[in-house]
Amino acid sequence: MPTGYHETASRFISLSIKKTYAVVLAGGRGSRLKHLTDWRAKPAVPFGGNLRIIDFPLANCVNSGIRHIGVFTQYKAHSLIRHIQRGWNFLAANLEEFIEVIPAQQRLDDNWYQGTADAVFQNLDIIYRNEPRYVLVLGGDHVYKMDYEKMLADHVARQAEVTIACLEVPLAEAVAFGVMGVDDERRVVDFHEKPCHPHPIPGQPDKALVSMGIYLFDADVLHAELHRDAQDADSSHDFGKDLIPRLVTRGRAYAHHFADSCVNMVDGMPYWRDVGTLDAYWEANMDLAKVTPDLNLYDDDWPIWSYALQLPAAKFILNDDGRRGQAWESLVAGGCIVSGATVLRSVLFSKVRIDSHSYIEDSVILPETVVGNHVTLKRVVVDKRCRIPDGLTVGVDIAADRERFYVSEQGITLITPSMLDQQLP
Ligand code: ADQ
Ligand code: ADP
Repeated sequence: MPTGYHETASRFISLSIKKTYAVVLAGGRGSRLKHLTDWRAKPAVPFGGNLRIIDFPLANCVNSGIRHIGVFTQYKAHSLIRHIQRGWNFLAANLEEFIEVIPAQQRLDDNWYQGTADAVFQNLDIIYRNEPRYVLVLGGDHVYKMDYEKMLADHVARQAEVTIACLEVPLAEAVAFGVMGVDDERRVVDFHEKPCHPHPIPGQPDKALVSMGIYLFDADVLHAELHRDAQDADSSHDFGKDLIPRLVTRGRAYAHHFADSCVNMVDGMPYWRDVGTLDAYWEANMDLAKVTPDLNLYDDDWPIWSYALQLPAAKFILNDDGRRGQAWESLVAGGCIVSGATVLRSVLFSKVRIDSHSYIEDSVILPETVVGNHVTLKRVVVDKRCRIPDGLTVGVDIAADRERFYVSEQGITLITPSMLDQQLP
């Protein structure tokens, strides 16, 4: 290897990351989150006390040095767009850095996006106006911390046409993913989108290698493939179903192991969560309230930015009758008031009020919810702006809860304003 090779290579990567355009696909509904996505897209779902899910892929981009970012929206995007406008406007426009929101606009014909590849195809001119050398395609609805620059270095070293980020999951869960087979060089040799009978990893019968839905393309290759796909009457115009399998057959698709670029390892395993079901959403939030959470939000080297109102600090009140307002092993965001009530192992988002004699355990309470007096909530997720009436008990008699609220298989109850017959403006 010639002297100075490494310096030249790393300089090339740092220049290339600047010539990378990130497409964040944020248009999906995420219907398994039930009523939490009745009125907002999954990437806009609040997470971890003062974040929204979309903040993770966006922060990963910015922390990785990618500053040309388009967020592609479709389903119920109002609060998602508002969040990005308010919270993600700090990039330096004078340095040509940007995060732009690309709403579905029927730009080429009268059709809304047919599939994820079509969402990108309909906006090719917007993306390529920036003359990218690489295009990184990401989902907007996963919680993880990843250095995409390492994936780019891997892509360049392999001279790949497309690099697919992958991880190992239990075989039984693989039906929900794109399942890949790779050779000794990590070249992808087969790819099946959500197969009924996924292939295990050779030598590991209980595990499968799956796509994370994160693709890094040579910009020219993506451009040509999207045009080819658009002409294909049999295509569903989807990355996982159509484009990726076709590129795999060309022989220059490579797998990149997430563990090699993850910045949040837990006991040697990379942290990645699809908080796509109510149970997974509850669990990932509960994790943050643990003494040592799996997901580290206190890492100054990889901050997760967001939009948050300037609010007064959380307040805990000792009532006149001597009852303490208290919270243990919990996250309590700004603007909260816990008055003569007890909160245990829970996450309170901003501006939550909890009144006297109430008891909250193992619960996730979204912003601006008001909990009355003598309320008991156990293993509950409460949607934004709920008014929980005095005396309500949820999480003790599951059969009774099922009549009024949504209760998951694991026994997590979801309460939304409409389930409380609350009129919204
Ligand atoms: P899924 O997540 O099931 O599988 P999909 O529903 O197409 O695939 O969603 C991918 C991303 O695109 C999500 O972030 C979603 O919000 C977004 N999206 C969906 N429709 C959109 C549209 N019309 N406009 C804009 N954005 C849209 C994918 C891959 C699998 C892989 C898993 C990993 O297809 O191969 O294993 O991700 O989770
Ligand atoms: P978020 O909770 O994600 O911050 P909002 O509270 O602003 O979002 O609601 C998301 C969007 O859905 C807004 O446009 C809001 O007006 C609309 N919305 C929310 N709930 C209802 C409802 N029950 N009926 C009609 N529109 C609703």
